Amino acid sequence: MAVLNVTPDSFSDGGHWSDVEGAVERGRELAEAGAAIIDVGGESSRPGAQPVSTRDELERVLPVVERLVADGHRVSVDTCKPEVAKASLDAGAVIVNDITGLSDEMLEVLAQYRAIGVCMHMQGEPRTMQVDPHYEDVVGEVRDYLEGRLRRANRFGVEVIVDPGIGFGKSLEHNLELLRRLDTLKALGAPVLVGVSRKSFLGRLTGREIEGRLAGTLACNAWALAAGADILRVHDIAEHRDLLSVFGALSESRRTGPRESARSGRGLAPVLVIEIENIEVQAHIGVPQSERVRAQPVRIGLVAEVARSRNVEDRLDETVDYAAVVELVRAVATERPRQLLETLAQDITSALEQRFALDNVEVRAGKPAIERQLRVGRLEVRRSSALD
Ligand code: HH2
Repeated sequence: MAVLNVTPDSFSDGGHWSDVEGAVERGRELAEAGAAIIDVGGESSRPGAQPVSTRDELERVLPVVERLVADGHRVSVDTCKPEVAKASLDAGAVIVNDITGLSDEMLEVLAQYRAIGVCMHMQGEPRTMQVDPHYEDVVGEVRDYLEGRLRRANRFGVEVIVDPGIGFGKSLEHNLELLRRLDTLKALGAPVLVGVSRKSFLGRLTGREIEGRLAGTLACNAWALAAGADILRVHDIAEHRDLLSVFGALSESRRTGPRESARSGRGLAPVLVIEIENIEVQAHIGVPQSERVRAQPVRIGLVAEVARSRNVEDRLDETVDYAAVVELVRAVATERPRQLLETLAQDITSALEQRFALDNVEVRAGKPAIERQLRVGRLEVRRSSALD
């Protein structure tokens, strides 16, 4: 998730993209560099920031949201005002990133538009939150808060991404503890977003000013990924794309051993086949623009041969971790809007082959909506890597 602040005062990129043209151009650059979501914000939340009126915030974000949506990008709006959320969703944004934790009024708006909400934990409010943050048990309190909000969102039928709110009413030690114990938040079962990019606790650790915090940000995000973070909210997209490439390759070699990673198994006769059916995702897919803006259910299935297996000896590293396979399928399916099921099946096939020691991967993708529309039992696209 790329940060795009259309504000004069954000702590890191404030004033850089405060006119519409500049902000849209920056949004395009971020998407080009590999961002899956552009998070457009019109009100700074830095400690001590002054509140912005609804009218001013709308004037800042709406034209930028409209233009980026028109380009086919997936846009999230960083706001705590239901009116701004509503107008942005009307303009085609698909996520509302609310640092105040999704009020009932916000949940109503999200339910109405069937949009996803990011629910972030914050102690206090931006003006004063860093004065003297205090917790008995920071991880437990943040988890309980997010769990409560998740339950509430569930009542509204709203899908939620949870976020520990790094730097929002937290000391250096609170931030570190939350990052160390991210698995506790993962256990809530919702996707986890982490926003550490260039934040001041990294300055405390490294002694660097904002513009010198990229290395600290990358280190921290590598840690967050290893702990299971699903979405990283960052300013520097190209560098994080590289981080993901290296991290992805390494997590695979850890599973298969350094000398036998993904491709080296080719040539051995595979005797183990895995098949997974009906992986349901909400994806932005379709030829009409409206289908790329609103998510709809997509059904994905796959069959693949485990590349290295002959006689397995009951060890996970001789096969693949099914949960990781399903997680990767979901991540690829939702990483960007697409016109065609064919492209989706192809992207998933190559991602599975790159990341895991799998051969002859076949991926199937279907959309229940089109089956209903054409009144057919099943319509699926299949892509097989054996054809390559
Ligand atoms: N951090 C900031 C803003 N929005 N949203 C989520 N979900 N999580 C975060 O950690 C988060 C966030 C602060 O960073 P930035 O947008 O760069 O600065 P500012 O708030 O000053 O505009």
